[in-house]
Amino acid sequence: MPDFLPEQASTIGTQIDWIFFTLVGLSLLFAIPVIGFIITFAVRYRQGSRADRSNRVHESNKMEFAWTFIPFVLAMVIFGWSAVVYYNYATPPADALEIYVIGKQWMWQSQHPSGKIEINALHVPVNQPVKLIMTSQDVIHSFYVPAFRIKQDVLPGRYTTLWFEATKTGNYHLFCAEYCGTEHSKMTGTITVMEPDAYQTWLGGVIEGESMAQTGQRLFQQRGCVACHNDTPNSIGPNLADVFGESVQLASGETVVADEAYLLESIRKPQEKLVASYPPSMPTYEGILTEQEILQLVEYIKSLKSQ
Ligand code: HEC
Ligand SMILES: [Cu+2]
Repeated sequence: MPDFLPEQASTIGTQIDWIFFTLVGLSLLFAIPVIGFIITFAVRYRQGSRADRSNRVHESNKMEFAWTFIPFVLAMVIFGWSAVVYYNYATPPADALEIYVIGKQWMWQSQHPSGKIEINALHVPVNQPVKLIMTSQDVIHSFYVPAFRIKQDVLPGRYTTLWFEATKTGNYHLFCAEYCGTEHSKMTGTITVMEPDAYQTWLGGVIEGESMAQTGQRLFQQRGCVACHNDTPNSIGPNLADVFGESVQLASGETVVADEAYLLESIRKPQEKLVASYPPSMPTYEGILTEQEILQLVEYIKSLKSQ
């Protein structure tokens, strides 16, 4: 890669760079002749000229067709091409490693399912897809890693995902790319890409306490979720075992797939998507549980399996 671009260290990088070069190249292809003509004519005819203008062309279907059709084809080719790249970029592979990320004024906090928490740092293994499940505790932030050519807004009250596969070990910059207040410019971090073995050692090295699912299970008891969600016949709410990944019939008649975003929303704002044939009796936990606690509860619900 040429020096004027940031280092490139992810599987999607090359594709993004090619789109970038094509767009820049096409812009130059049109801009250079236009600027060239402007300058040439400005200099050559600076004193005016007595040209014969009696046989001016007023309309030409061929010319009009050319300047409509050629740009149209170029635009559609670029559209189709980037749509394919975007689709890959937007769909995390099923076997991706999952890590939760919370943006807050002014830091990035991430938590690995094993329970390990990092601030302004993120350790990931090389050559393995990693999926980030992200939310914000206050205002809009944006998770931006130039070396991976990825950027995704992180929104309060909503959950966004982002995935990448790093191709080289090393340290890479993480930035917040959405102005988020006084110390926005300090909201940076380091992504450390490690060999799989080193990553496992790092992950296992300092297990302090519980995994995310274990914390979630504790919260599930402490916060009284278990009073309404249990496997007794008179359980008020649905049994949450096996719900993750299944389709859920809603009271509105819609069907949704219970992914992370659905579970998170069900806890924050239960009234938004009511499960069919249940009363709207679940209290709202927005503002009562922290974003981190909600993520831990989700990790616990994901781990539930009925046997
Ligand atoms: C007062 C009883 C009650 C409590 C307490 C309660 N829930 Fe619920 N919950 C319900 C009911 C009823 C539903 C089904 C209606 C709906 O979607 O809101 C539900 C639905 C859900 C769903 C969607 C389930 C599905 O099958 O799609 C999730 C996830 C959930 N609750 C998690 C929790 C968590 C986590 C807690 C604790 C922080 C909790 N609930 C506390 C009653 C409760
Ligand atoms: Cu920010």
